[in-house]
Amino acid sequence: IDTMIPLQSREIWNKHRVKKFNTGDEFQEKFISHVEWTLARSLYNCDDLAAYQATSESVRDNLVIDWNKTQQRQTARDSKRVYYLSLEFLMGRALDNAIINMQTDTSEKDVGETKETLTSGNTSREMIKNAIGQLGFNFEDVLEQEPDAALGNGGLGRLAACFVDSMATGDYPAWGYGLRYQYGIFAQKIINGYQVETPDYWLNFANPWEVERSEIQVPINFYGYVDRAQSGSSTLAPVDWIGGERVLAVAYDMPIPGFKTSTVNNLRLWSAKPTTEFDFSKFNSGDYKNSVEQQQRAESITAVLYPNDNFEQGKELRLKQQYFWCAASLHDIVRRFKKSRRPWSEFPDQIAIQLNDTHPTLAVVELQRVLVDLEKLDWHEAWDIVTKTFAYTNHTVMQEALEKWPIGLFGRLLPRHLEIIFDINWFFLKAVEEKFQHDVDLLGRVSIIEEASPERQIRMAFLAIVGSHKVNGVAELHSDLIKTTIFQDFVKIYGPNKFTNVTNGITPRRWLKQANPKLAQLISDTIDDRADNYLLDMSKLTALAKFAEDETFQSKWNDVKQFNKLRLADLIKKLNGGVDIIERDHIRNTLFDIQVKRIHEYKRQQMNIFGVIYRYLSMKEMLSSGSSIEEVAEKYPRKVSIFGGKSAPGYYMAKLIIKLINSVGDVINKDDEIKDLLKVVFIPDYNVSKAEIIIPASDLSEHISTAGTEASGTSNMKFVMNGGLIIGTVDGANVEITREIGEDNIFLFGNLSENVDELRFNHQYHSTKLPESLNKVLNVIESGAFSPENPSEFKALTDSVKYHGDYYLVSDDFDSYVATQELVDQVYHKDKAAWLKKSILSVANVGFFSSDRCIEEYADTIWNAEPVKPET
Ligand code: CR1
Repeated sequence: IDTMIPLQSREIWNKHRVKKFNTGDEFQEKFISHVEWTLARSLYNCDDLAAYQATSESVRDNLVIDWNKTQQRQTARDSKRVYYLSLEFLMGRALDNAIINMQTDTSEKDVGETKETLTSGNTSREMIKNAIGQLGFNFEDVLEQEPDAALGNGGLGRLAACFVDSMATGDYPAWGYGLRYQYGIFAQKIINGYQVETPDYWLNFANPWEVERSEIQVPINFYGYVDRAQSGSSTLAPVDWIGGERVLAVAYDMPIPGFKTSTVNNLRLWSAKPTTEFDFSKFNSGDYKNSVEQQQRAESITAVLYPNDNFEQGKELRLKQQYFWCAASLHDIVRRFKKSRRPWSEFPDQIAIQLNDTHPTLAVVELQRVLVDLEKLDWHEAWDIVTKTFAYTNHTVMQEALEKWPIGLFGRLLPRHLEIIFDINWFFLKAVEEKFQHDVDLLGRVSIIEEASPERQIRMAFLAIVGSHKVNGVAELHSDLIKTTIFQDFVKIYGPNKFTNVTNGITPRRWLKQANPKLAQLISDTIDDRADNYLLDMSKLTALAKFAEDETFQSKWNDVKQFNKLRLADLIKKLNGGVDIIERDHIRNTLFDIQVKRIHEYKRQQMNIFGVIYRYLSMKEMLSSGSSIEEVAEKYPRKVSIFGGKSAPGYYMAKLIIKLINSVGDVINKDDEIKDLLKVVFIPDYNVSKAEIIIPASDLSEHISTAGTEASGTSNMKFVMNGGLIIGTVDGANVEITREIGEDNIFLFGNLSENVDELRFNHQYHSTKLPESLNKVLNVIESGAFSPENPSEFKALTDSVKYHGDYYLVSDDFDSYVATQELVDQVYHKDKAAWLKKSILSVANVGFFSSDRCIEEYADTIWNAEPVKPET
């Protein structure tokens, strides 16, 4: 490429080439120029927000240089590219992460030096922190200015965010594709104990972390009809789809820096905008206003993220979002491929596309359409390319989360795609029929089209399986479960090798180094890794094991925890209008018991709060039968139960659980008799940036889903990485966490997934028998103890256990849950050394759960992709 540009021009470009800042002084120069030029402000009106913006612009300038080089390098090497399609990227804040990842040096010689440059080991963050301090700002306050990029609901979206971090860190030529929602997940307010949703207009201030590529505009069609003129009567031949409505997809790019590498990958998010084409028929009929309004509706496609976690609603706008995003992304991918001038048959050698759940399954159909209708490939040749390109990750076995689209709605919006799906299904079923002639029900069971009333439906998970060469679950237990339940027939059809497992992971850069700088420092000092190489090779953490029983080390470890608990107590105080809920002086002896995640019946926050009520009632009983408060404290030592999480706006039961938690807190927190031995806190608006404060502060966290329901969980890994212990069921990744850290270091309880069906069956056909303990709790709730003005307020919750089959098996697990909680108390309060040892050993053995390991597994076993390393 270079040789096409005249020598003289190249010399001038080279002479004025942009340069990265490398010292605190150079950073300050950049900062000031951004304040003055980019923001048009000055020393005299530069507030924290402006300081945040100037810092971000400066850091971004560094990233952009590497970003451009990375893209050039990846194009020049022309190796296989990976595209991660996800409707959600729950990125959180970008600035601190970018600063941490800017650290480039891995060489031994600089280790231990204090000279502050970006290439002097563990100092990128310190350097900028100091530089900002000298400019008159507090680093933490500046970071606080950034709004979370909250373009996701929960685990699935945050997983995608960890994955793009690890793909860049591993130097994989990989892009993420998603949507640029104007409103991310709603902000949660708690008013009188109830969740109230308010809009999250995160783009209120200019967003320095995105680059609008206004030159990249892809026209996307909807509705219309299929014109068979070019194909005649023959099926499978190319046809024209005449779209009835057209919008433009505009690209917005976010740089994704890898850690200690100059690789900066791209996250491309699409935004919808109207075309400039004008509807003359409307105009001529004098309907100018309507014609403009219709155009404006285009923007609604990317206006808002659907706020459901593990639940699909089947709304037309959602399907529009999905097609808009898949079509734009594929257009982009195909365009890039065509520039290479390779034959179509090499498409799967050059490109791997990962489907994050079934949300992007339309991409399978769209690629087939592009190849057959536009590129005129033979149907079977095209389909071979398609299936070699795609792979699908399943994230749930829960029926209500599995996507199905009624064919009426679907066919109106995407008439040609519906035809293609019918054809895909026809060939698939034909092959199945040939192979399994004796199994008469099989065809109906596996058909992509479900014969449902009132209307036939497209089963998107089945389409994703048929259109992919690999299907993976997200933890061992889950991957086994999908093979024996929802996808059982497909294992029979394709054989077991199409189905595989890649256990989820999390990025240690954000979830250790960024969220818990004190622990990160203690670790790097202790294992003598001042350049933080353990963040790339987490097996180095095993060196901590030999300090697990070392008293001095334990005490340092405990001090870090204490610091983080105080930091959380400060946050809680701030959110509580400046009033402390937790006794400050006793924080060291108060067990912080945390459950933060989306509110869901299957995750069983209700069981947690029932347990809290049981504890409270037991304390009160002791007091009323004459025990002293010291005796109560002996049995029920200091504890604060902390909850956080959003409910889907339309999920009645989840909202009721939130209200119950808050109502219970109101009663317990005000009860002077129990002398602050027990507190209940609900932290409003749980999000990524709050998680970074909450997770490092846990002594204990709760991962207590009904066995077989939580596909993996990822916060369980985050808590362990921060030295928190887990109380959990034998579910999702808890199983592998136990294997890695050792069963002595986790508190497991409850029924196993293989018993769930039988237990549910029993509840259905014999009425539910409540254990005495739970019965007492439910009676007290029903008496109105927590809702005196409306005693039946929580009836739906208590009835669901008592009379409606207790689907989530709270009654079956309650006693073992309570007993395990009491065991936790005993270890925490009676044998702190044993507790600390468990905590240290957990961190020492958490390495497996780095998302770097996941990405390597995906690359090796699914994508067949290699890193493209920057030249050194
Ligand atoms: C699962 O519920 C898992 C994440 C990421 C969620 C959770 O256990 O950790 O995915 N599933 O794999 C989901 O959102 C639509 O399904």
